[in-house]
Amino acid sequence: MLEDINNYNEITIKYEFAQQTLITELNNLIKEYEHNNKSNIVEHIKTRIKTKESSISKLKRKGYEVNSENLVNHIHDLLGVRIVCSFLSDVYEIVNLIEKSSIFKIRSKDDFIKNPKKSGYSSYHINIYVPVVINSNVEYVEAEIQIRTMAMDFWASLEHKIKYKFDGIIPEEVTKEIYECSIEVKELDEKMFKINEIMNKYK
Ligand code: 0O2
Repeated sequence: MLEDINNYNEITIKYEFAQQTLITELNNLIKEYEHNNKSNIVEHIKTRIKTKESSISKLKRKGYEVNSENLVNHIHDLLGVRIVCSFLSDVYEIVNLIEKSSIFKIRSKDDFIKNPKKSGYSSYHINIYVPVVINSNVEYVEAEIQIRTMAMDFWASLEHKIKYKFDGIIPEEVTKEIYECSIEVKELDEKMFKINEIMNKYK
């Protein structure tokens, strides 16, 4: 059987519309917060539509047959946004802003900062529905927002490069070393957060 999704571009058009709404609303929420609180909470924002190749390999990894129905129903991060912040507290400020948005509908929340994954991965994930108007009808498109600090982003990017999509068996010593790095990253984030709190008292 040929494992392909021939109408991938047709499916993702909706996600491209949703991407624009999502980024505009996020920028508005963040700008308003930063204006009211006179502080910058976001280092950078990245967004992407998952490539066809990456979606197909994720469907296979999750044990689903490769077809457009499974793509829409089981790939929850076809549209993804990553918000990278300075401090731990900023992550939760952003979560609050997203929850208060009148545009997004929240589908699920996963706090991998309080409960990191076995790998050591930590980030806050919010899956939302973004409204798009198609042929005068409002449809809701799913998106995943990952919110993390710069330190978590540094760890996740390098871990991803080293092992996340590695096909073979990862040597145990590598898994252990990477996990230990995640503990150091966590400690660093907590230290930086405390330093920032002290500085805020002097302001
Ligand atoms: P890529 O290439 O980054 O897009 P579920 O929502 O439970 O049905 P899913 O989508 O696997 O299943 O959920 P989850 O756990 O929210 O993971 C989604 C994304 O989080 C991943 O997307 C990664 O971006 C990131 N992630 C999760 N676990 C790890 C990890 O251990 N290390 C790193 N570096 N990133 C992780 P993709 O499509 O798997 O990868």
